[in-house]
Amino acid sequence: SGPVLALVGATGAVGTVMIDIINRRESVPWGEIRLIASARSAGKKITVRGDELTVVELTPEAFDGVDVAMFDVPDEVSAEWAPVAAARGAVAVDNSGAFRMDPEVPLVVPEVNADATATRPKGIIANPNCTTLSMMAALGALHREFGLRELVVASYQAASGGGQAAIDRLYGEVQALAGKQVGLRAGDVREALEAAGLPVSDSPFPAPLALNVVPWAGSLKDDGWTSEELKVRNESRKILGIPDLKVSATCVRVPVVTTHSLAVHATFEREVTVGEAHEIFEAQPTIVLVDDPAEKRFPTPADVVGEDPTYVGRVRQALDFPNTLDFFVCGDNLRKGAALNTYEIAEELVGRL
Ligand code: 11C
Repeated sequence: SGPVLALVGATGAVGTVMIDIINRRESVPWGEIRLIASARSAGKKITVRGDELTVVELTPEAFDGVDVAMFDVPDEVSAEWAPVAAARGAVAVDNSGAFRMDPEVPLVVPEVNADATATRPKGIIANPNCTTLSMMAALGALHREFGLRELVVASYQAASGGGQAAIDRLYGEVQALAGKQVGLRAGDVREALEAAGLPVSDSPFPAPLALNVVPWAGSLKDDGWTSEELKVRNESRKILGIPDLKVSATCVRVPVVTTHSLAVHATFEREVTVGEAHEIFEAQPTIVLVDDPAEKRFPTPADVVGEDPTYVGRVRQALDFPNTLDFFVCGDNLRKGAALNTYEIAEELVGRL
């Protein structure tokens, strides 16, 4: 016996990582795990903790008896179906952007604001955007001690934030450019991709990603900001409980398959030394500190991908900005950035159903 957990979107990119996370847990509190997906994937068999489960079709009845329903599906699917799950008595934990800024929906990172799961008037809890999430464990820990006041970040986002098509595009570009002496003249990377049958007009990215960086993620919003940059601002404020937090973000896509990185410039109410910050990071079970500049030891996405914790390094006291730290974080955008945090919220709910 035990509560019933449903996973909606079981066969998608994040859903697949979710099943891996569930399979690797030492123990789970669930009496039953139910896999739900679109009609196209219904009937598929997936092994979860040694049991072969059959994926069932997304219908209202699929939520009968479910206590917690995790959603790893596009915004419009969550917008329609999370309320259906809630109406059938489940708590919906939603990884899409559909409900994050709804004042009646808590936006949760368990190591920062687990108690927010207790109040859920709509029966829905939202999981943050992976870019915001990648720095929340570190910022939450510092904020508790020193009071965060201002946040300036630049992201270095992996292709997989854009889904499987974006991963395939990056691999395709890398393959098309392999061995070519390009990147020496403006436009030659675009031309080489076009010659290989990969025009940028067909790409999920608005410029070549291989051998390049692309200062764009999400869609265009007012005054030149992207949706991703505004999510970083709005979601950071909500998770940390600082409605007037000053935030400025520039979101950039880099030719990395999985694991988002951020350069963080954070200003606090009082002075924070590197030693104090190190102590705080080292005390957090979900943070790994890799910060030895003399040995050139710092986190990089290639060394962090597939890992659950947030990795932090390059911690410095800003020379010209009082009470300000600069540091670099890396977090697997499909694990803590998506599936893992959603699953941690689901487990957090077990004692609060
Ligand atoms: C990206 N962070 O890297 C985005 C993907 O709001 O859940 C996740 C979008 C979201 O492209």
